[in-house]
Order: sequence, then C-alpha cells, then structure tokens
Amino acid sequence: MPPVEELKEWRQLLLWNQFALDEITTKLKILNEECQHLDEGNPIEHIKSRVKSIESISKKLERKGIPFTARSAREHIHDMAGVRVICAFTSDIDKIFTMLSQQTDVKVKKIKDYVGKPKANGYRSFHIIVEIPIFLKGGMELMEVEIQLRTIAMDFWASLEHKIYYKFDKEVPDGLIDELTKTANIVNELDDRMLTINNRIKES
Ligand code: 0O2
Repeated sequence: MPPVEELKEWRQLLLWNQFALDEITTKLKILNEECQHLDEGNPIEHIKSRVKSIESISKKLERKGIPFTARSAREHIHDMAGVRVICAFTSDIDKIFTMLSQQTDVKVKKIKDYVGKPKANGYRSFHIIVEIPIFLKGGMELMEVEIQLRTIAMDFWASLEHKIYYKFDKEVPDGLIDELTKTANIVNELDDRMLTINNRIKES
C-alpha cells in the first residue's frame, strides 16, 4: 500500500479508537450518575483513558512478530483503546462489570481476572475486552476497548510498580521485587478492611 494511504488508515484507526473511548466513557459516567441518583453511592471514583501510542503499538506488534500495518494492528492489538476505572471498594468492580456487561450493545470478548487470581508479582486488577459499536457517516463499526477495573489501593500499587519497573529498565533487583509483592499483600488487606467498614456502615 502507498505510504500516504497507509498513513490515512492509521489516522482513521486512531480516530475510531478515540470514538470508542468516548462511547464507553459516556456509558460508565451514565451508570455512575444513575447509581448516585438511586442513592447507591458512586461506584466510580474516576476514569482515565488513552489511545495507545503508535510507539507502543509498534513495540507490541514487533513482540508478537506481526507486521506494522494499521490492518494487523486492528486485528491483533486488543488494547488500542484503553480505559482505567478506579473504584473505592472491590465490590464496586463486580457492580460496574455486571451493569456494563448487561447492556445489549456491549459484548464481553475476554476477561482477565487478576483480582481473583493476582499475578505472581502481586498485581491486581480486573481486565475485560469489550466490543462496542461506533456509528459513523458510512455506517457502524465494531471496536474493541480494554477496560481495567481496580480499586484506588490497587491503582496506587500498580502505578508505583510500573514506575519502578521502568526506572530499572525492566530489570528490577530481586529484593525489590519481594518487597513489592509484600506491599501488594498489604494493599489487598487494606481493600478487605475498607470493604468490611463500608459493609458495616451500610448495615447501620
Ligand atoms: P500500557 O502502557 O498500560 O498500555 P495481550 O493484550 O493479551 O496480548 P497484555 O497486553 O500483556 O497481553 O494483557 P494484560 O495482561 O491484560 O495486561 C495489559 C495491561 O495491564 C498492561 O498494559 C498494564 O497496563 C497492565 N498490567 C499488566 N500486568 C501488570 C503488572 O504486573 N504491573 C503493572 N503495573 N501493570 C500491569 P501495557 O501494554 O503494559 O502498557
């Protein structure tokens, strides 16, 4: 394909991913506001979103041994549109997942439950890949979005771990890895205790 045409495909793909992010973010905001209206509190503390950078897409395709084209990115990269939903309590994660997955235009394609089954380093987060429609001038397109659902405590740990990982250029000394895993356990305990407090408040 001529370079100009390929560039156009990339621009379109990134734009469509931004549209998908806009759609899913609106869905999440509506659910949060409705829960507030129904006096059920607000399950979402805040939402972050990003379209994966071209550099990051290129690295991921290279790792997978797939050619760097917009078409193969669309087919093989499932987190080009990414949303991180930060909740107060672990119970909010289930609540948001249930509400979202019940919507008729949301198809859950993949679930990675690192909350039920944390990674060896202690990483906890609930990841889903959903497919949603976006409506364009020429018709409808189905787009994938990766949604990471996690508590404030899980996010705190993951953000610091991510920084450390890059600081050491992915070669984190063993002692530090152990320390990080221990802190992940503390974070887990903190989430459990916060949930217990919240349940007690609700009961009273
Ligand atoms: P960025 O900058 O966050 O986008 P797959 O898509 O199935 O081929 P992948 O991408 O490894 O495989 O999927 P997975 O396991 O769902 O992880 C994707 C994202 O989860 C990562 O994105 C991180 O955001 C986060 N993540 C996964 N494991 C860890 C971890 O051990 N520590 C931290 N801090 N975050 C983690 P990217 O692609 O790395 O980058």
